[in-house]
Amino acid sequence: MVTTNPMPRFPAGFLWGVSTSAHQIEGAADERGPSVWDVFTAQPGRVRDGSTAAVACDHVHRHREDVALLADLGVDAYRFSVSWPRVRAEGGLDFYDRLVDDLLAAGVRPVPTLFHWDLPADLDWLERDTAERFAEHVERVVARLGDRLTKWITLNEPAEHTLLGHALGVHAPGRTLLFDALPVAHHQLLAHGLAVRALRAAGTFDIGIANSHGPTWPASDDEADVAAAGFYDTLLNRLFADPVLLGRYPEGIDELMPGDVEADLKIIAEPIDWYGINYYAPTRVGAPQGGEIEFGGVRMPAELPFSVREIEGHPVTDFGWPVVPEALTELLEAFHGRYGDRLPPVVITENGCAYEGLDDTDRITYLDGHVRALHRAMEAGVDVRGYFVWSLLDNFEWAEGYGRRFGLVHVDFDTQRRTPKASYGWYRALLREQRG
Ligand code: GBH
Repeated sequence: MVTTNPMPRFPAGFLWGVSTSAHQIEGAADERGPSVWDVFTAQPGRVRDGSTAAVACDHVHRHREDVALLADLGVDAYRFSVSWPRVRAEGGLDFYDRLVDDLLAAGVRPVPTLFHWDLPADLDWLERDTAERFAEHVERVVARLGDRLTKWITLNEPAEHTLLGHALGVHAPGRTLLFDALPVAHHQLLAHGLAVRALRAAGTFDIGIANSHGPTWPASDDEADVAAAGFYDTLLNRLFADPVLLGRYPEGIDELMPGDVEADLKIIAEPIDWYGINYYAPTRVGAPQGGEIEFGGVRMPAELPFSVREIEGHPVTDFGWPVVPEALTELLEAFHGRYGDRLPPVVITENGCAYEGLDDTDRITYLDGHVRALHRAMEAGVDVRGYFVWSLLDNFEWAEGYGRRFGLVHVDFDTQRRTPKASYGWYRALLREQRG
Protein backbone atom coordinates (compact mmCIF):
# COMPACT_ATOMS: atom_id res chain seq x y z
CA MET A 1 0.00 0.00 0.00
CA VAL A 2 1.10 3.53 -0.71
CA THR A 3 1.09 5.22 2.65
CA THR A 4 -1.03 8.28 3.10
CA ASN A 5 1.71 10.07 5.02
CA PRO A 6 2.93 13.07 3.05
CA MET A 7 6.07 12.44 1.02
CA PRO A 8 9.01 14.05 2.82
CA ARG A 9 10.53 17.06 1.16
CA PHE A 10 13.84 16.56 -0.69
CA PRO A 11 16.45 19.33 -0.75
CA ALA A 12 16.24 21.95 -3.48
CA GLY A 13 18.45 20.93 -6.38
CA PHE A 14 17.85 17.21 -5.82
CA LEU A 15 17.96 15.67 -9.30
CA TRP A 16 14.85 13.71 -10.31
CA GLY A 17 15.11 11.64 -13.46
CA VAL A 18 14.42 8.53 -15.48
CA SER A 19 16.84 6.14 -17.20
CA THR A 20 17.02 4.11 -20.40
CA SER A 21 19.78 2.44 -22.40
CA ALA A 22 20.60 2.49 -26.10
CA HIS A 23 20.30 -1.18 -26.99
CA GLN A 24 17.06 -1.53 -25.07
CA ILE A 25 15.14 1.29 -26.79
CA GLU A 26 16.86 2.63 -29.89
CA GLY A 27 16.15 0.08 -32.65
CA ALA A 28 17.52 1.36 -35.99
CA ALA A 29 19.96 -1.53 -35.90
CA ASP A 30 20.75 -1.14 -39.60
CA GLU A 31 21.98 2.40 -38.98
CA ARG A 32 24.89 1.20 -36.87
CA GLY A 33 27.38 -1.66 -36.70
CA PRO A 34 26.63 -4.89 -34.83
CA SER A 35 27.15 -5.23 -31.10
CA VAL A 36 27.75 -8.38 -29.08
CA TRP A 37 24.04 -8.25 -28.22
CA ASP A 38 23.03 -8.49 -31.91
CA VAL A 39 25.25 -11.56 -32.27
CA PHE A 40 23.92 -13.08 -29.05
CA THR A 41 20.21 -12.55 -29.78
CA ALA A 42 20.65 -14.10 -33.24
CA GLN A 43 21.54 -17.40 -31.53
CA PRO A 44 18.50 -19.60 -30.85
CA GLY A 45 17.51 -20.04 -27.21
CA ARG A 46 19.36 -17.02 -25.85
CA VAL A 47 16.37 -14.71 -25.38
CA ARG A 48 13.26 -16.09 -23.71
CA ASP A 49 10.75 -14.90 -26.35
CA GLY A 50 13.21 -15.26 -29.25
CA SER A 51 13.09 -11.52 -29.88
CA THR A 52 15.86 -9.11 -30.81
CA ALA A 53 16.35 -5.37 -30.28
CA ALA A 54 16.50 -4.59 -34.00
CA VAL A 55 13.44 -2.32 -33.62
CA ALA A 56 12.82 -2.21 -29.84
CA CYS A 57 11.04 1.13 -29.11
CA ASP A 58 12.22 2.57 -32.43
CA HIS A 59 13.47 5.46 -30.32
CA VAL A 60 15.99 6.68 -32.90
CA HIS A 61 13.08 7.53 -35.22
CA ARG A 62 10.67 8.58 -32.46
CA HIS A 63 12.89 10.45 -30.05
CA ARG A 64 10.88 13.68 -30.42
CA GLU A 65 7.81 11.96 -29.02
CA ASP A 66 9.88 10.48 -26.20
CA VAL A 67 11.42 13.85 -25.34
CA ALA A 68 7.87 15.26 -25.19
CA LEU A 69 6.96 12.51 -22.71
CA LEU A 70 9.99 13.47 -20.59
CA ALA A 71 9.05 17.14 -20.69
CA ASP A 72 5.47 16.43 -19.69
CA LEU A 73 6.66 14.14 -16.91
CA GLY A 74 8.65 17.07 -15.58
CA VAL A 75 11.93 15.31 -14.79
CA ASP A 76 15.07 17.37 -14.27
CA ALA A 77 17.27 14.87 -16.05
CA TYR A 78 17.23 11.99 -18.51
CA ARG A 79 19.83 9.25 -18.30
CA PHE A 80 20.33 7.50 -21.67
CA SER A 81 23.27 5.60 -23.09
CA VAL A 82 25.36 6.29 -26.13
CA SER A 83 25.70 3.22 -28.35
CA TRP A 84 29.37 2.60 -29.13
CA PRO A 85 28.56 0.77 -32.40
CA ARG A 86 26.36 3.70 -33.44
CA VAL A 87 29.04 6.24 -32.64
CA ARG A 88 31.43 4.29 -34.88
CA ALA A 89 28.94 4.30 -37.77
CA GLU A 90 28.98 7.06 -40.37
CA GLY A 91 26.88 9.95 -38.99
CA GLY A 92 26.07 7.98 -35.85
CA LEU A 93 26.79 10.89 -33.54
CA ASP A 94 24.27 13.04 -35.41
CA PHE A 95 21.47 11.26 -33.59
CA TYR A 96 22.86 12.07 -30.14
CA ASP A 97 23.54 15.60 -31.23
CA ARG A 98 19.83 16.06 -32.07
CA LEU A 99 18.71 14.22 -28.95
CA VAL A 100 20.82 16.48 -26.71
CA ASP A 101 19.54 19.63 -28.42
CA ASP A 102 15.92 18.49 -28.14
CA LEU A 103 16.33 17.60 -24.47
CA LEU A 104 17.89 20.96 -23.66
CA ALA A 105 15.15 22.77 -25.56
CA ALA A 106 12.61 20.83 -23.46
CA GLY A 107 14.38 21.80 -20.22
CA VAL A 108 15.60 18.28 -19.46
CA ARG A 109 19.25 17.75 -18.60
CA PRO A 110 20.87 14.99 -20.68
CA VAL A 111 22.98 12.53 -18.66
CA PRO A 112 24.74 10.11 -21.01
CA THR A 113 26.17 6.73 -20.02
CA LEU A 114 29.10 5.94 -22.28
CA PHE A 115 28.74 2.15 -22.14
CA HIS A 116 25.66 0.08 -21.29
CA TRP A 117 26.67 -3.45 -22.43
CA ASP A 118 26.36 -3.07 -26.24
CA LEU A 119 30.02 -3.64 -27.07
CA PRO A 120 30.92 -3.49 -30.79
CA ALA A 121 30.89 -7.11 -32.00
CA ASP A 122 34.56 -7.06 -33.04
CA LEU A 123 35.73 -6.09 -29.55
CA ASP A 124 36.19 -8.25 -26.47
CA TRP A 125 36.55 -7.25 -22.81
CA LEU A 126 38.96 -10.15 -22.28
CA GLU A 127 41.42 -8.01 -24.26
CA ARG A 128 43.08 -5.22 -22.34
CA ASP A 129 43.18 -3.19 -25.53
CA THR A 130 39.38 -2.75 -25.36
CA ALA A 131 39.91 -0.34 -22.46
CA GLU A 132 42.09 1.85 -24.71
CA ARG A 133 39.52 1.63 -27.52
CA PHE A 134 36.86 2.76 -25.04
CA ALA A 135 38.88 5.85 -24.16
CA GLU A 136 38.94 6.74 -27.87
CA HIS A 137 35.17 6.26 -28.05
CA VAL A 138 34.79 8.62 -25.09
CA GLU A 139 37.04 11.20 -26.73
CA ARG A 140 34.91 11.11 -29.87
CA VAL A 141 31.65 11.53 -27.94
CA VAL A 142 32.88 14.32 -25.71
CA ALA A 143 34.37 16.20 -28.68
CA ARG A 144 30.92 16.29 -30.25
CA LEU A 145 28.60 16.70 -27.24
CA GLY A 146 30.85 18.13 -24.52
CA ASP A 147 29.95 21.75 -25.22
CA ARG A 148 26.37 21.13 -23.99
CA LEU A 149 26.77 18.56 -21.23
CA THR A 150 28.00 18.58 -17.66
CA LYS A 151 27.14 15.20 -16.14
CA TRP A 152 28.58 11.96 -17.51
CA ILE A 153 28.46 8.29 -16.56
CA THR A 154 31.34 6.09 -17.68
CA LEU A 155 29.96 2.54 -17.38
CA ASN A 156 26.72 0.84 -16.46
CA GLU A 157 26.95 -2.13 -14.09
CA PRO A 158 30.26 -3.71 -15.05
CA ALA A 159 29.38 -6.29 -12.36
CA GLU A 160 26.34 -7.60 -14.26
CA HIS A 161 28.14 -7.40 -17.59
CA THR A 162 30.98 -9.49 -16.15
CA LEU A 163 28.88 -11.96 -14.17
CA LEU A 164 25.91 -12.47 -16.50
CA GLY A 165 27.79 -11.95 -19.78
CA HIS A 166 31.13 -13.63 -19.18
CA ALA A 167 30.88 -15.85 -16.08
CA LEU A 168 27.38 -17.36 -16.32
CA GLY A 169 26.58 -16.89 -20.02
CA VAL A 170 23.05 -15.52 -19.56
CA HIS A 171 23.83 -12.23 -21.30
CA ALA A 172 25.99 -11.36 -24.33
CA PRO A 173 28.58 -12.41 -25.23
CA GLY A 174 27.37 -15.64 -23.58
CA ARG A 175 30.60 -16.89 -22.08
CA THR A 176 30.65 -19.29 -19.10
CA LEU A 177 34.10 -18.58 -17.74
CA LEU A 178 33.15 -18.42 -14.05
CA PHE A 179 36.16 -16.94 -12.23
CA ASP A 180 38.21 -16.78 -15.41
CA ALA A 181 35.92 -13.86 -16.28
CA LEU A 182 37.75 -11.62 -13.79
CA PRO A 183 39.94 -9.96 -16.45
CA VAL A 184 36.68 -8.67 -17.93
CA ALA A 185 36.04 -6.89 -14.63
CA HIS A 186 39.55 -5.46 -14.55
CA HIS A 187 39.48 -4.24 -18.14
CA GLN A 188 36.14 -2.50 -17.66
CA LEU A 189 37.45 -0.83 -14.51
CA LEU A 190 40.52 0.27 -16.42
CA ALA A 191 38.23 1.56 -19.17
CA HIS A 192 36.36 3.55 -16.52
CA GLY A 193 39.58 5.16 -15.26
CA LEU A 194 40.80 5.97 -18.75
CA ALA A 195 37.38 7.46 -19.55
CA VAL A 196 37.57 9.71 -16.48
CA ARG A 197 40.98 10.93 -17.68
CA ALA A 198 39.71 11.50 -21.23
CA LEU A 199 36.74 13.50 -19.92
CA ARG A 200 38.89 15.58 -17.57
CA ALA A 201 41.24 16.39 -20.46
CA ALA A 202 38.25 17.60 -22.52
CA GLY A 203 36.49 19.90 -20.06
CA THR A 204 35.11 20.61 -16.60
CA PHE A 205 32.59 17.86 -15.96
CA ASP A 206 30.67 16.11 -13.25
CA ILE A 207 31.69 12.46 -13.65
CA GLY A 208 30.27 9.27 -12.15
CA ILE A 209 29.85 5.53 -12.69
CA ALA A 210 26.63 3.47 -12.34
CA ASN A 211 27.33 0.33 -10.33
CA SER A 212 24.81 -2.30 -9.33
CA HIS A 213 24.55 -2.93 -5.58
CA GLY A 214 22.24 -4.49 -3.02
CA PRO A 215 22.43 -5.85 0.51
CA THR A 216 23.48 -9.49 0.75
CA TRP A 217 21.76 -11.42 3.52
CA PRO A 218 23.16 -14.75 4.72
CA ALA A 219 20.73 -17.68 4.56
CA SER A 220 21.43 -18.51 8.23
CA ASP A 221 23.92 -17.88 11.03
CA ASP A 222 25.87 -21.00 10.04
CA GLU A 223 29.50 -20.28 9.37
CA ALA A 224 29.27 -21.73 5.85
CA ASP A 225 26.29 -19.52 4.93
CA VAL A 226 27.85 -16.41 6.41
CA ALA A 227 31.10 -17.04 4.53
CA ALA A 228 29.26 -17.68 1.26
CA ALA A 229 27.22 -14.50 1.69
CA GLY A 230 30.40 -12.56 2.47
CA PHE A 231 31.96 -13.80 -0.73
CA TYR A 232 28.91 -12.83 -2.79
CA ASP A 233 28.89 -9.43 -1.08
CA THR A 234 32.52 -8.96 -2.14
CA LEU A 235 31.66 -9.73 -5.76
CA LEU A 236 28.58 -7.52 -5.91
CA ASN A 237 29.32 -4.69 -3.50
CA ARG A 238 33.11 -4.40 -3.33
CA LEU A 239 34.75 -5.70 -6.50
CA PHE A 240 33.68 -2.65 -8.52
CA ALA A 241 33.55 -0.13 -5.68
CA ASP A 242 36.82 -0.66 -3.78
CA PRO A 243 39.10 -0.12 -6.81
CA VAL A 244 37.22 3.05 -7.81
CA LEU A 245 36.88 4.52 -4.32
CA LEU A 246 39.88 3.08 -2.46
CA GLY A 247 42.31 2.21 -5.26
CA ARG A 248 42.58 -1.48 -4.35
CA TYR A 249 40.86 -4.78 -4.93
CA PRO A 250 39.12 -6.45 -2.01
CA GLU A 251 41.12 -9.04 -0.14
CA GLY A 252 40.97 -12.46 -1.76
CA ILE A 253 40.16 -11.02 -5.19
CA ASP A 254 43.50 -9.32 -5.78
CA GLU A 255 45.38 -12.57 -6.37
CA LEU A 256 42.81 -13.70 -8.96
CA MET A 257 43.43 -10.63 -11.10
CA PRO A 258 45.48 -10.74 -14.31
CA GLY A 259 49.17 -9.83 -13.96
CA ASP A 260 50.39 -6.80 -12.05
CA VAL A 261 47.45 -4.46 -11.54
CA GLU A 262 49.11 -1.86 -9.29
CA ALA A 263 49.73 0.71 -12.01
CA ASP A 264 46.22 0.22 -13.40
CA LEU A 265 44.67 0.78 -9.97
CA LYS A 266 46.07 4.33 -9.98
CA ILE A 267 44.10 4.97 -13.17
CA ILE A 268 40.99 3.17 -11.91
CA ALA A 269 40.97 5.29 -8.74
CA GLU A 270 41.03 8.57 -10.66
CA PRO A 271 38.74 10.74 -8.48
CA ILE A 272 35.10 10.93 -9.54
CA ASP A 273 32.54 13.56 -8.58
CA TRP A 274 29.63 11.31 -7.65
CA TYR A 275 28.87 7.62 -7.31
CA GLY A 276 25.87 6.06 -9.07
CA ILE A 277 24.03 3.13 -7.53
CA ASN A 278 21.53 0.97 -9.40
CA TYR A 279 19.37 -0.72 -6.78
CA TYR A 280 16.57 -3.26 -7.27
CA ALA A 281 16.52 -5.87 -4.49
CA PRO A 282 18.54 -7.54 -1.75
CA THR A 283 19.89 -11.05 -2.25
CA ARG A 284 19.76 -13.99 0.16
CA VAL A 285 22.88 -16.13 -0.16
CA GLY A 286 23.97 -19.41 1.42
CA ALA A 287 26.61 -22.09 1.03
CA PRO A 288 26.63 -24.00 -2.28
CA GLN A 289 23.89 -26.62 -2.49
CA GLY A 290 25.36 -28.77 -5.26
CA GLY A 291 23.96 -29.31 -8.73
CA GLU A 292 22.77 -26.58 -11.04
CA ILE A 293 20.36 -24.13 -9.52
CA GLU A 294 17.99 -21.77 -11.25
CA PHE A 295 17.18 -18.44 -9.70
CA GLY A 296 15.43 -15.40 -11.14
CA GLY A 297 15.73 -16.95 -14.60
CA VAL A 298 19.48 -17.40 -14.20
CA ARG A 299 21.01 -20.89 -14.20
CA MET A 300 23.96 -21.03 -11.86
CA PRO A 301 26.54 -23.79 -11.98
CA ALA A 302 27.31 -25.75 -8.84
CA GLU A 303 31.01 -24.80 -9.00
CA LEU A 304 30.19 -21.42 -7.51
CA PRO A 305 31.15 -21.02 -3.85
CA PHE A 306 27.65 -19.76 -2.96
CA SER A 307 24.01 -20.31 -3.83
CA VAL A 308 21.27 -17.72 -4.13
CA ARG A 309 18.07 -18.46 -2.15
CA GLU A 310 14.54 -17.13 -2.08
CA ILE A 311 13.72 -14.16 0.14
CA GLU A 312 10.47 -14.98 1.89
CA GLY A 313 7.91 -12.71 3.48
CA HIS A 314 7.98 -9.94 0.88
CA PRO A 315 5.92 -9.36 -2.25
CA VAL A 316 7.77 -10.06 -5.50
CA THR A 317 7.71 -8.32 -8.88
CA ASP A 318 6.90 -10.08 -12.18
CA PHE A 319 10.61 -10.88 -12.34
CA GLY A 320 10.39 -12.66 -8.97
CA TRP A 321 12.59 -10.04 -7.30
CA PRO A 322 11.50 -9.26 -3.75
CA VAL A 323 10.22 -5.77 -2.94
CA VAL A 324 12.18 -4.56 0.10
CA PRO A 325 12.41 -0.75 0.21
CA GLU A 326 14.12 -0.69 3.62
CA ALA A 327 17.02 -2.63 2.05
CA LEU A 328 17.82 0.53 0.08
CA THR A 329 18.24 2.46 3.34
CA GLU A 330 20.39 -0.40 4.65
CA LEU A 331 22.52 -0.41 1.49
CA LEU A 332 23.15 3.34 1.55
CA GLU A 333 24.01 3.36 5.22
CA ALA A 334 26.39 0.43 4.69
CA PHE A 335 28.16 2.29 1.87
CA HIS A 336 28.40 5.42 3.96
CA GLY A 337 29.81 3.40 6.86
CA ARG A 338 32.26 1.44 4.74
CA TYR A 339 33.70 4.20 2.57
CA GLY A 340 33.22 7.27 4.80
CA ASP A 341 34.91 10.32 3.30
CA ARG A 342 35.98 8.32 0.28
CA LEU A 343 32.37 8.06 -0.89
CA PRO A 344 31.44 11.06 -3.05
CA PRO A 345 27.80 12.19 -3.21
CA VAL A 346 25.56 9.32 -4.32
CA VAL A 347 22.96 9.31 -7.09
CA ILE A 348 20.49 6.44 -7.46
CA THR A 349 20.96 5.93 -11.20
CA GLU A 350 18.37 3.12 -11.48
CA ASN A 351 15.49 1.85 -9.38
CA GLY A 352 12.34 0.22 -10.67
CA CYS A 353 10.37 -2.97 -11.17
CA ALA A 354 8.69 -5.22 -13.72
CA TYR A 355 4.89 -5.32 -13.64
CA GLU A 356 2.25 -5.74 -16.34
CA GLY A 357 -0.60 -3.36 -16.97
CA LEU A 358 -1.44 0.30 -17.33
CA ASP A 359 -3.04 0.59 -13.91
CA ASP A 360 0.26 -0.30 -12.25
CA THR A 361 -0.41 0.36 -8.58
CA ASP A 362 2.24 -2.23 -7.67
CA ARG A 363 4.85 -0.08 -9.40
CA ILE A 364 3.61 3.00 -7.57
CA THR A 365 3.87 1.12 -4.27
CA TYR A 366 7.42 0.02 -5.15
CA LEU A 367 8.61 3.49 -6.19
CA ASP A 368 6.86 5.30 -3.34
CA GLY A 369 8.47 2.94 -0.82
CA HIS A 370 11.93 3.32 -2.31
CA VAL A 371 11.80 7.11 -2.51
CA ARG A 372 10.87 7.20 1.18
CA ALA A 373 13.63 4.68 2.01
CA LEU A 374 16.08 6.90 0.19
CA HIS A 375 14.97 9.90 2.20
CA ARG A 376 15.49 7.94 5.44
CA ALA A 377 19.10 7.26 4.39
CA MET A 378 19.57 10.98 3.75
CA GLU A 379 18.19 11.78 7.20
CA ALA A 380 20.73 9.32 8.60
CA GLY A 381 23.50 11.36 6.99
CA VAL A 382 24.06 9.78 3.56
CA ASP A 383 24.66 12.44 0.92
CA VAL A 384 22.29 11.49 -1.92
CA ARG A 385 21.81 14.01 -4.73
CA GLY A 386 19.46 12.34 -7.20
CA TYR A 387 17.08 9.52 -8.06
CA PHE A 388 16.42 7.99 -11.50
CA VAL A 389 13.57 5.57 -12.20
CA TRP A 390 14.28 2.61 -14.46
CA SER A 391 12.69 3.08 -16.94
CA LEU A 392 10.91 5.72 -19.04
CA LEU A 393 9.62 3.13 -21.52
CA ASP A 394 8.86 -0.58 -21.58
CA ASN A 395 11.82 -1.92 -23.52
CA PHE A 396 14.00 -4.85 -24.58
CA GLU A 397 14.75 -6.47 -21.24
CA TRP A 398 17.88 -8.38 -22.35
CA ALA A 399 17.54 -12.18 -22.00
CA GLU A 400 13.87 -11.71 -21.08
CA GLY A 401 13.09 -10.00 -24.38
CA TYR A 402 9.88 -7.94 -24.30
CA GLY A 403 8.37 -10.09 -21.57
CA ARG A 404 9.25 -7.83 -18.63
CA ARG A 405 7.86 -4.32 -18.55
CA PHE A 406 9.75 -1.72 -16.48
CA GLY A 407 8.33 1.43 -18.08
CA LEU A 408 6.42 4.37 -16.64
CA VAL A 409 5.13 4.48 -20.22
CA HIS A 410 3.62 1.42 -21.88
CA VAL A 411 4.86 0.59 -25.37
CA ASP A 412 2.79 -1.49 -27.78
CA PHE A 413 5.58 -3.21 -29.69
CA ASP A 414 3.32 -3.85 -32.73
CA THR A 415 2.20 -0.26 -33.23
CA GLN A 416 4.92 1.59 -31.24
CA ARG A 417 2.13 3.44 -29.48
CA ARG A 418 3.20 4.98 -26.16
CA THR A 419 0.67 5.16 -23.31
CA PRO A 420 1.56 6.65 -19.93
CA LYS A 421 0.77 4.30 -17.06
CA ALA A 422 -0.68 5.26 -13.68
CA SER A 423 2.90 5.32 -12.31
CA TYR A 424 3.80 8.05 -14.82
CA GLY A 425 1.02 10.18 -13.33
CA TRP A 426 2.21 9.37 -9.82
CA TYR A 427 5.83 10.40 -10.58
CA ARG A 428 4.65 13.54 -12.36
CA ALA A 429 2.59 14.55 -9.32
CA LEU A 430 5.51 13.80 -6.99
CA LEU A 431 7.83 16.07 -9.00
CA ARG A 432 5.31 18.91 -9.01
CA GLU A 433 4.71 18.59 -5.31
CA GLN A 434 8.45 18.60 -4.58
CA ARG A 435 8.86 21.85 -6.50
CA GLY A 436 5.69 23.53 -5.33
C1 GBH B 1 19.70 -3.28 -14.69
O1 GBH B 1 20.32 -4.44 -14.27
C2 GBH B 1 20.21 -2.85 -16.03
O2 GBH B 1 21.13 -1.79 -15.92
C3 GBH B 1 19.13 -2.49 -17.00
O3 GBH B 1 19.65 -2.44 -18.29
C4 GBH B 1 17.99 -3.47 -16.87
O4 GBH B 1 17.02 -3.29 -17.86
C5 GBH B 1 17.39 -3.30 -15.52
O5 GBH B 1 18.34 -3.41 -14.52
C6 GBH B 1 16.26 -4.27 -15.21
O6 GBH B 1 16.71 -5.59 -15.22
O7 GBH B 1 17.16 -12.15 -8.09
O8 GBH B 1 16.12 -10.97 -6.31
O9 GBH B 1 18.49 -11.45 -6.19
C7 GBH B 1 19.80 -4.95 -13.06
C8 GBH B 1 20.60 -6.06 -12.48
C9 GBH B 1 20.54 -8.17 -11.49
C10 GBH B 1 19.32 -6.41 -10.44
C11 GBH B 1 19.77 -9.17 -10.74
C12 GBH B 1 18.55 -7.43 -9.64
C13 GBH B 1 18.58 -9.81 -8.95
C14 GBH B 1 17.66 -9.62 -7.81
N1 GBH B 1 19.83 -6.93 -11.66
N2 GBH B 1 19.27 -8.65 -9.49
S1 GBH B 1 17.32 -11.14 -7.03
